Amino acid sequence: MLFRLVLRSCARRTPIIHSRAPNPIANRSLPGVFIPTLQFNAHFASKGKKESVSFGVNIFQGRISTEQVFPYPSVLNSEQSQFLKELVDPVSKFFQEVNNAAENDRLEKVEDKTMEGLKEMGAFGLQVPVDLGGLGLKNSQYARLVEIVGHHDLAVGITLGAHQSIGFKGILLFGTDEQKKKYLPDLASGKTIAAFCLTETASGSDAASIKTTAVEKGENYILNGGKLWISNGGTAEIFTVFAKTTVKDKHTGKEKDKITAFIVERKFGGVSHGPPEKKMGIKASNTAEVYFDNVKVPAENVLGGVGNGFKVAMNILNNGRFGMAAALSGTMIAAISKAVDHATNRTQFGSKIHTYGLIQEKIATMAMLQYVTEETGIERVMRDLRIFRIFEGTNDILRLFIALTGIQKSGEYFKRLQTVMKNPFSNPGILMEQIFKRANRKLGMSSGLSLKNETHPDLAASGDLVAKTVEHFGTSIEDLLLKYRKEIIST
Ligand code: MYA
Repeated sequence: MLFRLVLRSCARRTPIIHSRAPNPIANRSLPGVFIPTLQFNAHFASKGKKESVSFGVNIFQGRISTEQVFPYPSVLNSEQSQFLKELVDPVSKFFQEVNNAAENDRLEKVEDKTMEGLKEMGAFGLQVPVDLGGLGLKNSQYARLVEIVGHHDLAVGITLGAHQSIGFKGILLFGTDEQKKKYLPDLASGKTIAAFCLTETASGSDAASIKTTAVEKGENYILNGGKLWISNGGTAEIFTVFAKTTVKDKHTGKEKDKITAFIVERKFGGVSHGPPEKKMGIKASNTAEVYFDNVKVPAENVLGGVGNGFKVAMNILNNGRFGMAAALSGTMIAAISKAVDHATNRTQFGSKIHTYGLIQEKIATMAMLQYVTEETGIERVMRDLRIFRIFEGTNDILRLFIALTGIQKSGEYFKRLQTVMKNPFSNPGILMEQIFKRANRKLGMSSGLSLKNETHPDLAASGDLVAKTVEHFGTSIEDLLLKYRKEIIST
């Protein structure tokens, strides 16, 4: 209710305005050496090709792009910041006064009064547009609220997150107007709960290898298969389900299996679930197997187009992953504040223990495991935290994903370079950049990459270190690409 009241007063919000002025020295040329980069960028700009300004993408090419990191990005306008401020207090208060994390953990279920309160506040539709019954929050606003949830109770976070971060996110991202109007209002109010059904017994990280099938029959698809480790699997009424469908290639006419996403309602019939899994942590969230036995899914419930399911799944996960980081940042804040509270109140050998270097070091390095006992109240947090190394893609997969995405960009650059080598006049900029780079490297000279004009003089040494590391990183990627070419994927 509180969310909704605040919402009414802020119903008309203006689009995000970036308060940052364009950074005049981003991608700047450095004396003598970096001019080719500028020419290269200008060349592609003139051809309508957009150069990425992402700091992460650029370091794979040994470049520093500061546009998105200096100054610290401020993405909310004053109205959006104000709206967020008005939400933060009621949400914090709710988690302090109504939600009881220990009791949820003991019951292995989120207490009914908490669920009802969250629904009242609008917490089940944080990013659903206002006209469809949600709060219409921007990512930054959502992250701040999720941080509060993670501060207090990760099991509640997963109940909410499995619903909106992945459960119905596909409808928000890829749904037709009809699908959005039909499903989102009830999902946003929490009247219906959603779940995301991708993982199967033999298909976890290798998401493309699923076995669940959907066979076209008249106006419907007949869905058969089983999914496991489904958060909200036992409580959801609406499922985003990924299944193999036979698709005819437009050009060759050949048939092949491709993944398609479907919106499936429990009430279609043939949908059932296993018992709640017994877990080490996040016990109050529901996890269950979900089975589909000859479920008749209307063709209009295909989500994002037949055969496009893999990309639908990846985009849902890409879109939601920052929520996990936000929730865990809240958990860290809570764990640290508990540790600090203890250290500043406990007296031993006549002094508060926070005055001892050893204790200060422990807190500074977040050695929280030292405090894992039920006295401190963070034993549950430790159990709850374990699963986050696996959720929404294992950490190994996520590291791989970052590396492959970055290397892909460098690979594209080298492809362009190969074309230019055949016809040097087609793009002299890119060629010059390479010649300068290689000549400098041969002579043992630095490329001139620097953060001198971006950082405070006190941080000059660290800035130099970052620049050197980025240069070394870019060179290593280049060498690896030249050595392994396409085979780099499997090395
Ligand atoms: S849900 C289940 C989690 N499962 C996974 O995350 C699966 C992990 N696997 C993968 O991500 C993929 O299979 C990998 C792809 C990365 C290994 N974005 O041949 P490919 C394109 C866009 O490389 P693979 C859970 O945990 C690619 O370009 N596109 O595929 C519950 C190519 O396209 P094209 C992508 O070898 C959590 C095509 O796909 C991406 O399989 C519950 C094939 O690529 C991508 N990422 O490798 C938690 N990847 O053919 C609740 C690939 O055109 C939330 N492609 O070149 C908690 C929230 C927090 C709390 C909130 C509180 C409110």
